[in-house]
Amino acid sequence: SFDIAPIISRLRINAVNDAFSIGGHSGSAAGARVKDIISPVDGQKIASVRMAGVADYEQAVEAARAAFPVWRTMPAPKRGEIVRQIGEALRKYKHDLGRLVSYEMGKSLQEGYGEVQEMIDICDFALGQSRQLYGLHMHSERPQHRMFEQYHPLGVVGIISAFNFPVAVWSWNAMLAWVCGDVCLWKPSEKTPLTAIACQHIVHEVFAANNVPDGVSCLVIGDREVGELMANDPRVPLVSATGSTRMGKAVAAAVAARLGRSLLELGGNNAIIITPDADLDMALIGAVFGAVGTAGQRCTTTRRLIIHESIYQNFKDRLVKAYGQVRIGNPLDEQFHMGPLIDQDAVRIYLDAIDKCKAEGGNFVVAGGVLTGKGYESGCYVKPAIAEVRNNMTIVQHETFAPILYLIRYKELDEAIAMQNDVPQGLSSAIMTNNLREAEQFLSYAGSDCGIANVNIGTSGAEIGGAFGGEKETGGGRESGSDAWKAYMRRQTNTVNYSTSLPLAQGIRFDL
Ligand code: UN1
Repeated sequence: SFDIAPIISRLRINAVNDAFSIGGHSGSAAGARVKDIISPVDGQKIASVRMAGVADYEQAVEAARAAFPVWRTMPAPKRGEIVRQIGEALRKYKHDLGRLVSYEMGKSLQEGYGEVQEMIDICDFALGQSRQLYGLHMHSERPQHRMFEQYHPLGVVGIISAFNFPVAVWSWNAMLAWVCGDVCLWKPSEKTPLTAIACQHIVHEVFAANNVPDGVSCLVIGDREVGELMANDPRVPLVSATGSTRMGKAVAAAVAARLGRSLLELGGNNAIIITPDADLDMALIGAVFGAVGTAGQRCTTTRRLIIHESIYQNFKDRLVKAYGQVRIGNPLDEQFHMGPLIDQDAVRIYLDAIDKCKAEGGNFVVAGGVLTGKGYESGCYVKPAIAEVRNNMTIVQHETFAPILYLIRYKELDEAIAMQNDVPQGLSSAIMTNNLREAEQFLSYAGSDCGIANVNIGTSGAEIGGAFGGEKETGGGRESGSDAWKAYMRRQTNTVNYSTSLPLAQGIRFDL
C-alpha cells in the first residue's frame, strides 16, 4: 500500500493545526469542527483538518489587507522575480506534490504531475507578464495634453477552487494576482485541503526568504460558509470562483449585490464533432482521453460526441473496443489509465445520471457500474460508460461530473454545430476534420459558441498561454493566459495638461 506519510512530512503538512494559515502561521479558533480527509484511492484517512469559522476568516482577511500596501509598493518585475522562485520551488516539489494531488484527489499520477507542471508554466508566464502590465497611450484632442491609462492592483483577491484541479486553477489566479500587486485569500475545496496546505507552505518558504509580509498569501479551509463570507465581503474586491454553476450563481449574485467583481469558471458540457473527413485514429484518442481522463471530472471533459451518420457505426465500434482497454485502478500505479471518483457522493450522482439517462430512453453501449473487490475498497471506482442519446434529453443538457459519454448522430454540419451549442454551458468544444471549410465554419461567428474551440484536438487539456473560460452558464470569466491579467487590476485613465491654459474637452467654452 502507498505510504503518504513521508510526503506529508516533506511537504510539512501539520494539517490538524491548519484551519487557516496566514503565510507560514497557522491557527484555529477553539472548538473548530474537524474533518477527516479520506483518500478516494484506498479509502484511508490521510489527515484531519480543522474547518475555519467566522473568526478565522476575519483574521485571514485582515492579515491580507494589512499586507496589501507593502506588496503593491514592490515593483511588478520584482514581484515577478518572486513568482519565478515559486516556480523553482514547485519544480523541486513536483514529485511529492504531484503524488499528493493524485492520492488526495484520485487523478492518475501522470495527470497529478501534469497539474504541477501547469502551475510551473503559469509561474513562467506570470514572470513575463510582470514586465508587460501595459496600458495604452492615446492622443488628446486638446493641445499639450497627454492621455494614457494605467493598471493598478485591486487589493484582496478571493479564490474559491474546486477539487478536480485542486492546485493548478488556484495557481492561475494567484500567480497573476501576485504579479499584478494583489494579495490572495484562498478557499480550496473542502474535499482537497491538503494539497492546498502543501502549496501554502511552498509559497511561504519563498515569501519568507524574500521578506514578503505573511498576509500576501492566506488560506482558509472551510466549507460553503467561508465562500459566502468572501462573496459578501466588500473588503474582497474580486472573487474568482471555480466550480458548479449552482455555486457560481450564488457567488455572482452575492458579489453583484455589493457591486464587486466576480471571475467565474463554471460547468462545461463539451462536445467533439467528428466529421466524415476526420482522422479517426486521432479522433479516437481525443475522445477517449477527453471522456475518461481525470475520471470525467474536468470542467473540459468530453461529455458528448456528435458523429456523422456515415461513420457513426464504425466509430462507435472502435470506441466500444477502446473502452474495453481502459484500465481502472489505483491512480498512483502507472499501469492504470483511470482512477476513482472523488468520493461516494460522486458515485451516487454518477449512478443516478445513468438511471435518468435510461429512463429518458438512452441506450447504453458500454454499461457503467461501480467496481468492487480488491483494489476498489474505497467504493469510489466506477466504469466509464457510453450511451446513445438525443441532445435534448434533460440528463444530456446537464453536466454530470463523471465518465459518462453521450453519442449523438448528425447529417449536416449546421445541425451538428446547432446541437453542440444547444446546451446551457459554453466552455470547450472541438471538431475533428481535415476539411478546411468545416474547420473554418466551426470557428466562425456561426460556429461554436464556446470560450474554447479546437480543431483536431479534444476538448480538455488547454495550455496555460490562452485565456481559459467560457460563455453562458460557464460564467463568462477568462483566467490564465492572454490578457486575463486585466481582471486582477483596476484601470485608470489619466489626462495631464502641460499647457498654460485650461481648454475644455468637446470645445466647451467657460470664461470667468
Ligand atoms: C478544470 O477542469 O477546472 O484544460 C480546469 C484542461 C486543464 C484545466 C482544466 N488544463 O483540461
